[in-house]
Amino acid sequence: MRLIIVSNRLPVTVESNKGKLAFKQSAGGLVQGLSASIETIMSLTGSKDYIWVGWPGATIKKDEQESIKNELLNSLNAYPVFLTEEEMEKFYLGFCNSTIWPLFHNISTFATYEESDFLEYKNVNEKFKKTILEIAQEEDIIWIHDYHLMILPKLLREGLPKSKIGFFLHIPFPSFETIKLIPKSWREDILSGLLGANLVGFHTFAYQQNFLRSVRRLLGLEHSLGKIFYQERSIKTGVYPIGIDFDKYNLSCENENVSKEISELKKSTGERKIILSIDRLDYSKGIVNRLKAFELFLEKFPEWHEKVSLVAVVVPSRIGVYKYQETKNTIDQIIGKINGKFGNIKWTPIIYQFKNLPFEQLSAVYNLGDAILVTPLADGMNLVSKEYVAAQKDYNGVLILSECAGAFEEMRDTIIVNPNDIEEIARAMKTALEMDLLQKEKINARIQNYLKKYDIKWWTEKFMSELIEQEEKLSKPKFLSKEILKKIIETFKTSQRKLFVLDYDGTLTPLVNDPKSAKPSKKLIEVLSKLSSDSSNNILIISGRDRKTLDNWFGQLRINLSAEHGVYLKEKGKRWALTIKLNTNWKDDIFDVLNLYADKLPGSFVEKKEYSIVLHYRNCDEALASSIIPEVFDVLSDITSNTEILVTNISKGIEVKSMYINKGLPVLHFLREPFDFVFAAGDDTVDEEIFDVLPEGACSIKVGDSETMAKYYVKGTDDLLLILDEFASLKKTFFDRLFRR
Ligand code: GDG
Repeated sequence: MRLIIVSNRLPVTVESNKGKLAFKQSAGGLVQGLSASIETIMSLTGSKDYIWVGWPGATIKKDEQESIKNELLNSLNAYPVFLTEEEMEKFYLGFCNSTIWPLFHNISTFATYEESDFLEYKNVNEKFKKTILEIAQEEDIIWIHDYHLMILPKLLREGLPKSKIGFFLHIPFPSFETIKLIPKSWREDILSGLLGANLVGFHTFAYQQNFLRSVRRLLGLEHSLGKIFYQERSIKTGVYPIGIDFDKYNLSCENENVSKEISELKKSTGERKIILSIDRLDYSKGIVNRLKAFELFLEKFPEWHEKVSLVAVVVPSRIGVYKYQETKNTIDQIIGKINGKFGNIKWTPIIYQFKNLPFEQLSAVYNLGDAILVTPLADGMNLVSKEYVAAQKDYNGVLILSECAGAFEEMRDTIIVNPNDIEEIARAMKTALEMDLLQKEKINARIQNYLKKYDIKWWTEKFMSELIEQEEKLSKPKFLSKEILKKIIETFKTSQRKLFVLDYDGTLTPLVNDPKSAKPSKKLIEVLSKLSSDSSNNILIISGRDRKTLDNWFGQLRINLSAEHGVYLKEKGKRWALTIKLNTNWKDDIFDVLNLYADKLPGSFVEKKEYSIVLHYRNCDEALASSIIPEVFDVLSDITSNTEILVTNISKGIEVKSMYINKGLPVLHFLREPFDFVFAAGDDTVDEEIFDVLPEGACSIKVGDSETMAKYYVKGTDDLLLILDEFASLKKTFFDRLFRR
């Protein structure tokens, strides 16, 4: 078994130097994070080997590709996906960074929507698939990273149906409203693409919820505890906030080269306080606002002139995208303006570096900074903020953090600012510079403990173990074969007290368009009456129907009835009684909401029962229903949260009822008495409540073969009726009777 890591960029970049090709480590949060934990992942998954698949950072000529491939594979465990410049242009600069990046960072006004960019995105995802299939085997574990490859899980699933495929999104997942801005077929490709994975991971609960909501609203798929059921598979979603290699940063001041860098830097900064600003060049990082805030800080607090400098490191990135060039120009201009306005021969307010610093220098800067401004407008996580706090061995630095970074969720006890509130950021700088050591110690010690526990190892182990454990197979029932039925009948014959628990619609009678017309057939009444004529057979029909309907249809039989999904129970020979006391003061409000939707959906209607309300849409136009129903479900789930009301999808309907209503209640009432044969049948998701309370040896049957807790399934209501008829027609032999006595 092998571990295959897939990301847009390989951890190494191929560079051509005077005609000779060389390999250089790539920069970036993802590469940093993953490289540190390869060993951990391998030992956890039991993988003997690993391969990293991705673009090698440069366009490689056709005649060089084979040799580069071999060298990368043999010496660096890397397997390249070769892309042409045109492909990179439309895929990387186009769809990835001019459509997805701004949208997913909630800066939708920067997004462009070019059909040809999206087609290239699909094409490149296909290329990744092809390349991976050259090396992957079914038992390999595949971990795909980030927004460049969101269609890849689905594409790979087609080629490797049984492989474990994990996907992690490093950037935010935006709200459903933002996803809706993406043209329909593109967003469907993206959402269903991600669902090709077994596990889809996010940094925060908010991103996970946004994803689940988009899947509900745009694909009409529900989830249960974050698991989505799609195309006969179960896909888990989870939250795994990425951590850092804590010791690497915490112990960096003990590193000789870092100490040297620190002394060098101290020579030039002297007694001056240092505020840091370190990011990739990106408009989402909020660099421009931060600079404006520094300007305001100098205006408002002149006592700090000459006593503080802002060290601004901007790492070049995506220069080919217009918005990035524009951001770079704005940054250059503002820095020039501030330095001109406030600076003098002795003091440069902003020390600006547009480059990627080597690790030693970066660590030295982290060590030296009295405060750092991490103020993105949106950021999946933000590792710089974590690395900076980890590097404060003496607890001396202060993190000023945007509430719009994923890292905010974990470090709220530091100074928090809104990235658009220039005034607040300016004040935060003063607070940070004047904070006493005790206060700094308290904050940094708490955060450092946290970062130590939830480090990069924790992240990879958590994601990987959940990927390995994730069982995508649904628990499918077995087909009820003749042989199995024979055995069940044998048990039936030798049993003395027997209980039959039966759902009605879809189980004893086929589902029909008009629920009122689903009267029991003559044959059904005949079978039930025959079965109940033997007093050792106890029949309990549990239906969603009301009492009156059940009385009309079955009142003449000697059987037990339960109406409204278990709310009422009428034992044979007795009167109707409530199984539970319920509150109904929510019904009018929900009824109004459902009616509003029913009026927009021709053919649908609202059924108001005593303890529940159902919106039926069996007779509606399918396309219209598939656009409206997910919204109804979403809205109802939202307005009923924190109440005892439960919203559930039933067959072609949405049911709203108290969560205390449960079809298992009347079953449990009967099971207080001993039975040596228990038989139950149902077809709908609510019937799982019956299967859930059955004793170990019970025979449970689902009508239809979808996922269920039932042991067996039959294809249709006719088959079930035949089985019941079989039970009803069994003539007791002389020996049976003798045995019973
Ligand atoms: C994406 C998401 C998410 C920075 N400057 C230098 C340098 N760096 C290193 C830092 C850090 C990494 O780059 C930047 O990581 P971030 O998390 O801050 O940002 P993105 O690159 O945008 O990363 C982000 C991340 O993925 C992980 O999931 O947190 O939200 O956007 O490790 O140390 N490294 C060196 N010199 C520099 O000048 N050597």
